[in-house]
Amino acid sequence: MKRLALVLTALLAITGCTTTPSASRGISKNEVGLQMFMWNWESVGKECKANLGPAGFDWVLVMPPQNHIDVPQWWSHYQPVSYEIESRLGTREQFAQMVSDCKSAGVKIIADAVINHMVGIRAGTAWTGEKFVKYSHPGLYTSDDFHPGRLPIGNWSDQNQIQNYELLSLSDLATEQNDVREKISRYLNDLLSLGVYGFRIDAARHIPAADLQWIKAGLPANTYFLQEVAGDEHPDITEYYATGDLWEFDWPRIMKKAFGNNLGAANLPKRLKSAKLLDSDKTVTMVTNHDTERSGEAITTKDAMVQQLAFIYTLASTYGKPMMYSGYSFEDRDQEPKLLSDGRVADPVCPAIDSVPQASYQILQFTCQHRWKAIAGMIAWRDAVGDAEITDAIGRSGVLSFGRGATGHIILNGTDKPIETTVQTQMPAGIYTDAISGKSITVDEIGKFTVQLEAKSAAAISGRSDVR
Ligand code: LAG
Ligand code: CA
Repeated sequence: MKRLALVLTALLAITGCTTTPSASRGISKNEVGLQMFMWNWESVGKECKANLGPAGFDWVLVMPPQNHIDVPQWWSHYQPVSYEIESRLGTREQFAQMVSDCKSAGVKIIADAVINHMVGIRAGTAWTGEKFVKYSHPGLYTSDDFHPGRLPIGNWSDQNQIQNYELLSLSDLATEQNDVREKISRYLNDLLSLGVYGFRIDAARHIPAADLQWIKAGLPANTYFLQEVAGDEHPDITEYYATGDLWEFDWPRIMKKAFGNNLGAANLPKRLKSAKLLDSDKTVTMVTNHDTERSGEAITTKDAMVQQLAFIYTLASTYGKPMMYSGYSFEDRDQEPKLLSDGRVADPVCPAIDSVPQASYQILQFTCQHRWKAIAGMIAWRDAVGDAEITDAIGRSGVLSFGRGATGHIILNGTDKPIETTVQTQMPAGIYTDAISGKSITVDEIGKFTVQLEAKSAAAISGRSDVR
């Protein structure tokens, strides 16, 4: 939503008002995010300038930036050994350069903060070469800094176990202790000093909400938290509203039900009405993240057209703040992308054709969904329709269409077959450019237009794309 922000800033300058919209932090509804899974720092910086800024992305979630256990699997980054900003993904300097490159392209960086735990292996070597044993990280944590139970979480309806036992046998930090929380705050403040906008709080469900409040109080008042609280009643998710936003983990499941089969799309409005979703303004929506991509709960690039359709819907929806996803294909869930001989993560190589979904991707190919032109088109569409309410919603035979008053209209073909269809809109007559295909769409005098849609594809028009 860059253009709008620039207009607002200009208006504020004219009216002599000195606070810019970014002064009230957080992520707004019309800001679009992207998780870049396993992209190294240098490549994220380049991508911000070349593609993400121009496409209108507002924020990027990057991998955990801290020192980690030296095993090849991608999840080594989720086992911190120290809070030094050195990893397989780059050096501290490269991290800082990425933040500044992205900032200059209008893209904020949200860093993944792994603060619930340290390592899950008995002993080993860190990326930086230092040795550690579980519960002992010289110069940082000693055994008193971890919860004493040292048992894996066994009962997932017991909040005490969820928060004080070990998630996946990872040594659980005693985040209720002030010296532990202070060290975490110091780490987060260090990242803020490099210019990050905020944090994804990894495993937030396993940290008491009160501890996160304490940690957040030690950071500048406007720091943004996006908290990973999967699960339902334990703990009560809404306890975390006080510290920031949350992901809605039902969203990927609902997207899969709606678009993962032939006729599901038409029922989507009904399904959403009966779903108990989190408060829209506290929620980030995603089609997938790196975990659901591996768990079978979400649509993946194995069905890239279907995933694109779900991205399109998520961007068109009035619910939540959308986050897109960009990762790599794999056959084994633990598999890391290509590493260089010195262990660093190699620069991602996008598919030769990266503007549209591909029927298949080679194993370990970076999939680069953020370069699909439909996503950039829909980010612009989302900006154009702004806060307009949903109107004219129709779901029939696997096809869903709705308007946003007179500002825009979208139609999604969730079926496995091409269709031709005519829709009634509130749009003024004119020739528009389809945000997805770039083709022209003519709205007639009574507000109707006719389109042909391939299987699992969509068309969207907005006032901004009026070509006359
Ligand atoms: C998360 N959110 O709360 C991350 O999104 C998720 O990807 C992390 O798990 C998890 N929490 C812990 O930060 C990932 C992998 C796990 C991996 C873990 C630690 O999905 O597979 O566990 O990171 O590296 C691995 C092994 C486990 C083992 C554990 C400890 O798969 O079998 O118990 O390491 O050695
Ligand atoms: Ca914990």
